[in-house]
Amino acid sequence: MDFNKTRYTLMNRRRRIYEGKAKVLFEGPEPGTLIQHFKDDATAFNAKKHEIVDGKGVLNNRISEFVFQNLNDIGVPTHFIRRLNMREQLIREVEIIPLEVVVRNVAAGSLSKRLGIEEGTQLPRSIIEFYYKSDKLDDPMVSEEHITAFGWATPQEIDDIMALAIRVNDFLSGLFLGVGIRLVDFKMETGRLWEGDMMRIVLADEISPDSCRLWDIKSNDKMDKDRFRRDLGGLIEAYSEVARRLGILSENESTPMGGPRLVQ
Ligand code: AIR
Ligand code: ASP
Repeated sequence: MDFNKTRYTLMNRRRRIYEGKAKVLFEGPEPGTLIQHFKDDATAFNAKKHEIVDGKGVLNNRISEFVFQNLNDIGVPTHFIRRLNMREQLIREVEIIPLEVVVRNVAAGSLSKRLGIEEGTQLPRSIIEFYYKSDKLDDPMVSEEHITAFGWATPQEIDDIMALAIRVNDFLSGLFLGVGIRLVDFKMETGRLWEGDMMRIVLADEISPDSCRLWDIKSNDKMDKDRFRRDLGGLIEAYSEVARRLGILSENESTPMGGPRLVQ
């Protein structure tokens, strides 16, 4: 049996709900669920730069699973239900709030550029920023005034999103610090989860080296998508190292030509 062909056919028989730059959402097995599929596509600068990086989807699926499962376990609400296979996870269908929520602990990237603060400068406190999710507009930064005036979220929802962002940042900072990694900043998305008449704001999308800046504590080496954005090379090696430190990849496995080997 041609396994690849079978897999391809199965993938195409499912209803595709949404296709993004690095992920596809398919209809799930039950109402209210979806399947989130991680592709190997790497994009930056709003997809003006695009490459296929073999094995990236597999690693992000596992790293994001690890983060979301741990968050579920400590009572932080997320869309994650369980991982299905190497590239896919079962999630709850939520109404995505069209905001990219960025939390920063250390100056880097667009903050450094916009405000002229040297990359690597510790910020006086964690800073939360909102960007309007729109590829057409290049995800412009917006304030709470824009968010409420245009009805993207209510003032109460903004409060809930900020409280969620702080909990996720505290958890992630500690998780990564414990394995010798500095969480510089990250991007998260949120959604409305309806349970009867009740609605809750939950963490959605993914948390992976595609959506975080992760620097090695000792060397300050970048272990995230900046390796791709800045043409530093070694993206898969860096993502594998993050997975290995989190205990997802087994200790002595490296990932040369054969692609990442994952422990169960
Ligand atoms: N991010 C923002 N849009 C997409 C992503 N992945 C993440 C970056 C970085 C943080 O948000 O990966 O971790 C801040 O990005 P920037 O470019 O605003 O400095
Ligand atoms: N906005 C994302 C990034 O720069 C992806 C993209 O621009 O295509 O990481």
